[in-house]
Amino acid sequence: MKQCLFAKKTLLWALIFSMALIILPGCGETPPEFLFATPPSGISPTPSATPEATPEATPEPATPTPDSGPTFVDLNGKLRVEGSQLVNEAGQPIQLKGVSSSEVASFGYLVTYEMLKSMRDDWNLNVFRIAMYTEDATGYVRNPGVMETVTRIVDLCIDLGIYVIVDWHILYDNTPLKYKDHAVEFFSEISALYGDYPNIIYEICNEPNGRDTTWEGHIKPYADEVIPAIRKNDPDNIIIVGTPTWSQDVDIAADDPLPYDNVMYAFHFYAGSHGQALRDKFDYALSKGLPIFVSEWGSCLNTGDGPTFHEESMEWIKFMDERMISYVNWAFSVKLEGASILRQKVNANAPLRDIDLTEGGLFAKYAIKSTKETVLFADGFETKTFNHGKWKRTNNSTTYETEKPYKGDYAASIGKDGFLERPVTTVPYENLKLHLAYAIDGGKPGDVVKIDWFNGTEYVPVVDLPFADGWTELDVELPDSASGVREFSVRLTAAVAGEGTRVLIDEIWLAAEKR
Ligand code: DCB
Repeated sequence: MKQCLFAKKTLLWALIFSMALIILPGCGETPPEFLFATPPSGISPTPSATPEATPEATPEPATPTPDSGPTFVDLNGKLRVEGSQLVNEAGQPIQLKGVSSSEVASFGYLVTYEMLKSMRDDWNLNVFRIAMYTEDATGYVRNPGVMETVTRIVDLCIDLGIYVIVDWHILYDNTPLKYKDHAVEFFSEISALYGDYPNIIYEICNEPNGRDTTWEGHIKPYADEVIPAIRKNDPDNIIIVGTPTWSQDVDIAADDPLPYDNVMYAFHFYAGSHGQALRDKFDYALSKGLPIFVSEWGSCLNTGDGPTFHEESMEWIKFMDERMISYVNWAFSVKLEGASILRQKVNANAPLRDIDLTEGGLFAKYAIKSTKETVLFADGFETKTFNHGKWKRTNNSTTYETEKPYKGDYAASIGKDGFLERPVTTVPYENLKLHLAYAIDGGKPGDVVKIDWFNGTEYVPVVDLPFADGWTELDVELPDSASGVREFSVRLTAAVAGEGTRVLIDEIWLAAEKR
């Protein structure tokens, strides 16, 4: 059985590779120039082939060697639904946690072996969702070549031993019936390719929406065609079905569920827009025994933009963790919007660091990782935009250092009496610890970097960092009173004598514990 799967996978790789050689230049995965990420010319970035994967007739891409030890999918095998709970092959309740791509034809280039491995090993991510748009210019209906990107990412997930959701991302098409025939074609192909792998999860209609789109009149009839098409090739892997009103009306599905095994129902929320009323709907559906999968959630607004809503998101995460609900964060993207996990400048072929992540990206990482420890913001100033990092600063005197950064290409540079200040709520957090690297360039003894924090009314001093002309990296603990403060901010001020003296700051982050 395993042998057979392996042969199939190898063949597929050879096929994808030879096609990719022809298609790559125009496949829509080329990143904007300002990004470090390179297009997936090698497809599989780690060229360490397993012995079996290198037969004589080469130019086959190397299959990345997984680190020793069984992967998450090795350990859990085929998933199924029991009652309302997702369980593993042994029948134990299981919770999948991960992230979703953004529109995959445009942002799929970010989804590399290195990125997925980094999230698997450092974040404990065990599922990745591929959001393949349907009606969009880059979507499957007009751009069926997007299939290349989808299969490339599915193969990476299989190699890394994580689960993968293939999402038919309807949105402005409102009703899934509009492109039902395309969907049947697409899912027949995907299930024929991957139906034998335990990794694959099908999500057949992201977010049905619009007043005229109903469960009974549109989604059920659609599911009644797409699910049997998948089941022809794949008798038992999980299928997620979207629910009305952007996958919020799980109550309606609970009153009238589908008659198939191993089907789950999508529930989506955005913490800045959705709260208790939706949690009540959720609990109603669970009380009816409906299996629910949160295949999309955001810590921002339902527009995909806006700030990170820490308190509201924390409440949702607790709610889902208590109920062993699986969840997938929106979105693994560099787009300049609140939902994006990644900063605009990221090297997609190096391990992910916290300074590569936005505030929302950090929230998502530490929710998935399920540690008490978390990071509220982190910055290496590599995007060279203080606004992107939500910094407040003295406009004229706080700039960038390009000559002597501590790490990377840039550091922040604060002139005499200037400041750099970062607001972030500390309401659901405690044990705050500020990490930073600093140097006082062209200064002299007596010059200091003042650190203080805002309690909603006034600034409270913490410490004066002494003169140091070389880089010094350190942690500064903030007092307990800095925890639980809605209007909190932390501020660094250059208290230096010389007009030409610069305080340099790099690799700064605020670590905390979840309350
Ligand atoms: C969903 C969609 C997803 C959308 C996010 C945030 O839409 F599944 O595609 O993503 O939630 O709105 C945003 C992205 C953009 C993307 C764009 C499509 O962040 O980068 O390319 O939309 O134009 C929802 C979810 C909920 C609601 C509305 C939408 N709601 N919506 O509750 O009203 O209109 O897209």
